[in-house]
Amino acid sequence: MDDSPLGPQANWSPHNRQVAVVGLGYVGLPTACMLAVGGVKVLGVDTDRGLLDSLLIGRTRTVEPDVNALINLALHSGNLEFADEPRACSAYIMAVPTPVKPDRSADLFHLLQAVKAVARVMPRGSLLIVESTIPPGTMSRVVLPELALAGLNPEIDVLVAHCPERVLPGATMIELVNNDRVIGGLNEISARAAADLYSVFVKGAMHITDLTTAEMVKVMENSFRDVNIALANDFAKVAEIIGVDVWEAIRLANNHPRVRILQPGPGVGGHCVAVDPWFLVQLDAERTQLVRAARDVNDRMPFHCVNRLLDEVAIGEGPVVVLGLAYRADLSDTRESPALAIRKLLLDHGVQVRVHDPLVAIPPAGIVNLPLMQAAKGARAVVIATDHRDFKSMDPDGIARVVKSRVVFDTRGCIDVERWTRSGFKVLTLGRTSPARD
Ligand code: SAJ
Repeated sequence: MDDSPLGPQANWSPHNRQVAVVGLGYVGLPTACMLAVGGVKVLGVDTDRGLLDSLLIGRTRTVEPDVNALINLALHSGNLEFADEPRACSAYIMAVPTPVKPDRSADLFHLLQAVKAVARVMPRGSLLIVESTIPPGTMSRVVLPELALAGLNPEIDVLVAHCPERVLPGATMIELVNNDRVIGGLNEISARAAADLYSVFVKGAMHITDLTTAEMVKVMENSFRDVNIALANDFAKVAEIIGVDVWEAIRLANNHPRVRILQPGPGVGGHCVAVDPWFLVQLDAERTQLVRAARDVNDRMPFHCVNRLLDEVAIGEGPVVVLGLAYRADLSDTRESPALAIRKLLLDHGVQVRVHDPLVAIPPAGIVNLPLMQAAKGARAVVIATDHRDFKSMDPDGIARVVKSRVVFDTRGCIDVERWTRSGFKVLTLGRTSPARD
């Protein structure tokens, strides 16, 4: 490879060199740790000094036990150090947030800052990998020009790849190791170098492609999920008016060898599935009507749930208790959570609301996460907004003793209807016609 335009440095190897991981969030931190434990010298970079101080003593902000254990292993390996800015390394993995702005276009501020900081220090022959999810075209229209502005010719001086992260929060370690990776390279040598780096810890296959295809694959994956959840949500709303139990209907339809309908719910939360489809819509609103419609369907689900509750239950004076703040089962993450939207809509209707989530240690500002019995005391209705394991197995007798009125609305189809009914509750479920009014 010595005759390549990159010269001898193109014989890239992750070993005995340093890799910077820029952005130590739920993807960057485990990635940095896996590389360090795999024998690579790693510089973990984050602008949040408070985070770096906690990491130095082995404390993370995640509730994923495997990730907590991993950071301690990585620190003990002697291969992991931290800094608040990048320096000369042989490779850089960018794992910074890429949210949407209020106008629903991608907010690339953090990515641009990170790329600028890396471009100032990256040596000739080093490798830049972007893992953050980005609108297709961003690598060629934004990232490469930024490198050029810093005096680097991307085709000659450096290696560039886009390898979108694909891990499911809650199963980060399993998926980081076992999932296949899509590796979009600026050229073949870039893609091979990136694959070489990930092979330190990835057991899944490496699929090599170009930069824009890799960007497109990632936003397609999350748009696919969003559209299919929207379909399940439409089915649920129809089922409610025709006396069909959508959960049973979906179970039966999924016996078909080519049908796999997802689960309805109170909406789509998190920082990925509720965000990434907009990266397609921003490219051409006319050509992405289904994707856009799915976003609208899912965003309207909290309204549907609150309207149904208020239509069917005389709430009167007294609080409604929302069980679950997290956006998905068995997580502590509340970003974009439909539970928060339900809480806000109820408040907007003048209803007093209390919340309880056993997993959320730090609720969003202004929200008090009460212990279960304190939250339920005197409640006029219980809303199950997240399908945490704790809620599925909950004994309703205890709650039945403290609530003022025994009504539960299960937006996740997750509780044992017979058990709650035996405890005296009127059970409403998303996607099922309600039992007769009292
Ligand atoms: N949801 C439903 N019904 C379902 C499945 C999910 O209502 O059948 C809801 C969840 O309750 C949640 C939201 O959708 O509020 C999103 O949850 P999720 O399980 O679909 O996914 P995320 O956002 O936690 O992670 C996704 C994953 N993408 C895909 O499965 C295609 C993950 O692999 C990605 O790495 C992640 O986005 C990401 O970071 O992009």
